[in-house]
Amino acid sequence: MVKKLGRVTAVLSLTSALFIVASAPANAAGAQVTRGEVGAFAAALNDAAYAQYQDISGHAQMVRTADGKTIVAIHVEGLAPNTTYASHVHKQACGNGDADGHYKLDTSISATLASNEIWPGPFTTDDEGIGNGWTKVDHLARSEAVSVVVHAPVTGAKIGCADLS
Ligand SMILES: [Cu+2]
Repeated sequence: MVKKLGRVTAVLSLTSALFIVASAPANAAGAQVTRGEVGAFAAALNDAAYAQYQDISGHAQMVRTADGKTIVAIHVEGLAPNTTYASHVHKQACGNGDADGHYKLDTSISATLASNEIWPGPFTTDDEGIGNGWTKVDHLARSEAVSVVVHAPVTGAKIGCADLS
């Protein structure tokens, strides 16, 4: 009898877990989630020197937590193998001025400081040119944190972008 109760409890727990996953809205536990697909843009499309990046793909996600933090993760495929790429949250959509500049926590500081921005990179790709980056900052991203950009090594040219919505 005890054994049977244990099994019922286990089934109920599993059912609850499945319900939570299935019903998780963009607002799970007070968090706000935006995400989008990574595609080639800017230099990857307009500059022959970056043509190797025309087929990059992947996805990016931003979570604004209920306790005021921001977590950004990016997954990119089609990059060069074993190579390090910078990646930042930018303040315009990919199609608007090539995503413009970096989103800044404190907009009164114009210098490029990692501590004042949201950088899911740098990340380093594997043997197959697949890379994953993420970051967590103690700041709730404002509404203008709308895109994530991937930059080419050395030059910093913009080669990939994801619009978050
Ligand atoms: Cu950037």
